[in-house]
Amino acid sequence: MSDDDLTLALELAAAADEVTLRRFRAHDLAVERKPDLTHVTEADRAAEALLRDRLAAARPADAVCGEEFGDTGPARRRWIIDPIDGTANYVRGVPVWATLVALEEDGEVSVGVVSAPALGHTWWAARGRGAFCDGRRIRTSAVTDLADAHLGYAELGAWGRRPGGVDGLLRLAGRCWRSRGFGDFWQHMLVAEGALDVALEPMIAVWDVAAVAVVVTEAGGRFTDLAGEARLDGGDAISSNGHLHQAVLEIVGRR
Ligand code: LIP
Repeated sequence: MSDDDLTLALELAAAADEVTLRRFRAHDLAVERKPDLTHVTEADRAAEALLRDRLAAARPADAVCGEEFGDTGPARRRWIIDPIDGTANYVRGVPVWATLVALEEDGEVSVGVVSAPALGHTWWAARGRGAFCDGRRIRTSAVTDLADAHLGYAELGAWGRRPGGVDGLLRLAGRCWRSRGFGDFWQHMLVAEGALDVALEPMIAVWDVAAVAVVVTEAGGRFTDLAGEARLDGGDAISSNGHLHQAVLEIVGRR
């Protein structure tokens, strides 16, 4: 990873913002359902196409993996992009959505940018260089006791479809100080900033978490799947300030 890669990732996210923000809350926004029944809009496709064009010009040897147009194949360096994370929010006019851009090198994410223009914030991190929000250094919280913990979670319906249903989540929420369903990329950025102490995702893909995970870990936190493995393709995720990670896994983790 070079400084140029971080600069490029920030430029790509800013370019996507121009496309997505222009169509946010447009009355004639074209929305479709994908085979998995999730939404895709013209803005998701236009933003990802733009990022792919820019990457083909700037980094022709690198692979690209994106939510809407797939993976261009194995390579030592791979850009992992989600043109709009939180498409369901975008479609309904909720301002919690973001473009996620990550660079993975030799299987490890080295750069992550999370740009949420409707919230007016951009978070980024580069491996070994810390995490930032709008240029300000951010750090995870120092909370060590579950009883003081602020818990974020996503999509109760997906929790209900997991083995054990929502019982584990409710047990955990009952042990924490407070719980709120912030969801999507935002809850993990709140963990990175120290506003939340733990955030849980019952169902995710690699593009939902690649950029997010490096921001959380560079802020001092921990990011794993619900089996406790530091992998991004496990299908679910937990981010935390690190102190509470094991205690949370013992209650809602996959064994
Ligand atoms: C969504 C994620 C969400 C997850 C959904 C979906 P999208 O991303 O933000 O956290 O629960 O399954 O993947 O599809 O809006 O990019």
